[in-house]
Amino acid sequence: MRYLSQDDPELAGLVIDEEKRLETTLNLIAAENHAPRSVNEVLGSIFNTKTIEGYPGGRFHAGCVHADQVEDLARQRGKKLFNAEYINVQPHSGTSANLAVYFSVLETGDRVLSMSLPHGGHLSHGHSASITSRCFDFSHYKVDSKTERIDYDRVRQMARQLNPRMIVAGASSYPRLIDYEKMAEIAREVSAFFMADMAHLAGLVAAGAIPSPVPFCDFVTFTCYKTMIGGRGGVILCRKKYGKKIDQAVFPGCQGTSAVNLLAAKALIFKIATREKFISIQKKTIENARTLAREFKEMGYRIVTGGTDNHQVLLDLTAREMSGKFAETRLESVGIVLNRNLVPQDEKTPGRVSGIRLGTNGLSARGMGAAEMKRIARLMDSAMVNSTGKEVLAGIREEVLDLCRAFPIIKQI
Ligand code: DSN
Repeated sequence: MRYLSQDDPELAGLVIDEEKRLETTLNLIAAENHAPRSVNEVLGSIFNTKTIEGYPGGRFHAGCVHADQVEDLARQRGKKLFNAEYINVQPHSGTSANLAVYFSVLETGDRVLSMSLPHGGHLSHGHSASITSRCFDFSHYKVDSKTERIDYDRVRQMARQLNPRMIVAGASSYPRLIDYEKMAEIAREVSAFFMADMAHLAGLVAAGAIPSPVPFCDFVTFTCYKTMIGGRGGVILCRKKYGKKIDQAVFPGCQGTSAVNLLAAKALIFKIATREKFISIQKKTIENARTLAREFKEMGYRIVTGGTDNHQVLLDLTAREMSGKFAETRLESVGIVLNRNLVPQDEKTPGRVSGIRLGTNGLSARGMGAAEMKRIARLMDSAMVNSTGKEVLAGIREEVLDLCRAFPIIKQI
């Protein structure tokens, strides 16, 4: 910060403010985490300055001796961690990774079957607002209206009717496990490629806390900053026979130069992910999500799917006559940070966002456990429902600060 403070004190101030914000709030954003200090260090390292195109041993610029070693480290470690046949670590983001997979084996206009966004899917799975929907012909499966879980019979039926070239499994807000084996079977039946987007789940999978999609998929994509805990950008795992196509689709197909600092952070987090501490955080993340879900259930909240098997809890606030936006804003005012989220029923009332998505990954990386989850659930309830009075909200904010002080962000896992 010494140089930044000299060059741009205003920006340096914002960095300090952001550190303070994180230290003094409880982060339940399922798509974030508290990166280890070493990861932030390598992200801000001299590798930021290197321009690379191509792959180790076949670059288009000189001076890649160390960049090549970094990328090779990331590739070796990532492949081993996820037991994958092939890996590409260059995608700038999860969406870039998904785009590269689509363009590696599909022709524009090809049919793809993926999960609907209000039912848990992701923008890059062919949502109308995403460029993916303009390049390929996406159809979407939904969750069952009663169980709110994927209806695999319906997916099979749609696959038989539509004959897609690719089937995508994976979600950004789906608190249950996905049966990758069954999805792969459906894809095989209709001769479709099968891709899983495990962006939210990668850390849980790396730790063996939930089953891996890798053995069942042609392609698996993920990002490193959610349950994976640290580093930016996307990764593609695939069967060896698609490796060349994937490499070409990433560079030069979808991207130019890759960011070596991001590659280095990926190499690092893949090493950290083999440590006992990382593994225990991932297990704790799931336990904590279950505790949080149970606590809210006891207080009469409706939990989408009735519970959770991963790091997410999705609360449907419809019966509480409260919008997701209201809850998000109210909770942020007391230092509890999360995001409003569509729930499956919202599809029937366009524009409505009735839920909030709670992720326990950040709190678990901070060292919190069951007692804290129970306390946080009660604090959230008080803030959302019972208390509009300023004094009560100020009391909740104090309790949040107590928790934050008791669990400082440990950046060195
Ligand atoms: N996909 C977005 C989310 O789940 O919030 C960002 O990573």
